Amino acid sequence: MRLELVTGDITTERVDAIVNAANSSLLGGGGVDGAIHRKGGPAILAACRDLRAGAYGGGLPTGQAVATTAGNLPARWVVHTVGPVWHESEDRSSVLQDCYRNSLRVAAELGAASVAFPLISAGVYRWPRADAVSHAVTTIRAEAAHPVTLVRLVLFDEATRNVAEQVLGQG
Ligand code: AR6
Repeated sequence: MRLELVTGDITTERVDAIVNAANSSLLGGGGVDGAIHRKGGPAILAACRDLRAGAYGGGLPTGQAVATTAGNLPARWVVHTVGPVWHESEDRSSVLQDCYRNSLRVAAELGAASVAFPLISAGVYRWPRADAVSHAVTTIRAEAAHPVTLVRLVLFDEATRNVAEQVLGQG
């Protein structure tokens, strides 16, 4: 599996699946979630509503992942996952790692060969940037023998990209 760092907006990624840093409601929000729903159009929200009316009546639990159409986006699918909110006195790292692992598994089950991730939990959910990058990179790299052959970690700005370059350099 190849891991690439990219700076920019994940909604423009031409990969099989992009991952959404969603919330348990699956019904949209701010950050990357808001951008995906805005640019992907109403088909994504309709698919999320169907999930809520079916197997995910109680919402999507933190750390898990589920796929929908990508609507008008260049990707084929959106894999929605729910990152943990950063907490000073509780180590929620394993749940953050679950987000990457489960998203890759769901993408692979769909037949996706390429997947783009945002930096899950690093915005509204306040996870410290360098630590979020470190978990992302470590977890993705540990899936080396995965059927997904290309993973892009999409960093929203140059500052985050620089942090990611440093973390990768150390690894
Ligand atoms: N492309 C790539 N990365 C982005 C984009 C984009 N278009 N927009 C933001 N980011 P966040 P979270 C970066 O807040 O912390 C939502 O309201 C952003 O700079 O999107 O997991 C959901 O509904 C940051 O580095 O997700 C949830 O309620 C990273 O993506 C909650 O926020 C993640 O920031 C989830 O919070």
